[in-house]
Amino acid sequence: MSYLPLPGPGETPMRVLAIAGSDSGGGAGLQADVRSCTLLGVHALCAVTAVTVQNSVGVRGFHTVPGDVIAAQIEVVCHDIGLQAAKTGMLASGEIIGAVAAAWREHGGDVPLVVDPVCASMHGDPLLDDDGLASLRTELFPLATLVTPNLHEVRLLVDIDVVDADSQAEAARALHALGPKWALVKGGHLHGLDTSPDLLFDGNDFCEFESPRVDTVHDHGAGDTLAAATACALAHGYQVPDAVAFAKGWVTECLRASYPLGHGHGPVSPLFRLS
Ligand code: PXL
Repeated sequence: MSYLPLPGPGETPMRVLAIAGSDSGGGAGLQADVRSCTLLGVHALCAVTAVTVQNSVGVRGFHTVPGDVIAAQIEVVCHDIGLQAAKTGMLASGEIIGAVAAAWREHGGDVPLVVDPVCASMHGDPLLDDDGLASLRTELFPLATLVTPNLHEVRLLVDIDVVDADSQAEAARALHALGPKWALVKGGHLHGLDTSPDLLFDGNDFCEFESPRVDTVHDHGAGDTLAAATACALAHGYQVPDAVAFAKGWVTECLRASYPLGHGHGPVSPLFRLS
């Protein structure tokens, strides 16, 4: 596949702001975001929302960053450095989502915002409190250029069980009705398929994306990587469908290059770009 244009030596790269939680195991979250941005030649700015205590087998707990500190991180980088796209990952609580939404309304301007509505880890450990779901729906989704839930998050957000193409389309409509410009329903967890079908909807048209299913248990950080790569492509001026297509290709390559780590699930990896 072809990648994004790289900055020349000494040239300031495009900037993407990741508003996300830290993963001490380095597999998902902010670390996955920074890794993909870097290997796509994009400078990652970081607003840390939470510090998780986790390894390859699970999340033992997390400590949240105060909402005003997260808002201040967003403000200072927007004003001094400037950015061409942003993405959110783990936001942990309704209070934090409120703070992020307010900061983004004040400082985000018309920069594209990708909202990956992270609710739980791949092991099922919760990463969002009970108020968080409602705040995602009412405060953050209306600000989003694109939302990228997986099937578990779709069920929590719009109470639809996606089992086939019809229910995937119904879910895309329900998510779009919450206010984002585009909704992407990721079908990676659909059973019995040898492809991973994602469905994108802008309120009028549907766009389908298929990539081959990569058979690996080392897929930690796949959702974060998809959202980060989409934000990188948007930062380079791609239209949303082209940015999603690019990011799907990127995640597929990162899944193929994933590696074992610890005793549980290893991460998807963009390190193949270094060889
Ligand atoms: O992959 C979702 C995710 C996002 N952010 C953090 C995480 C995880 C999954 O474990 O730990 C910090």
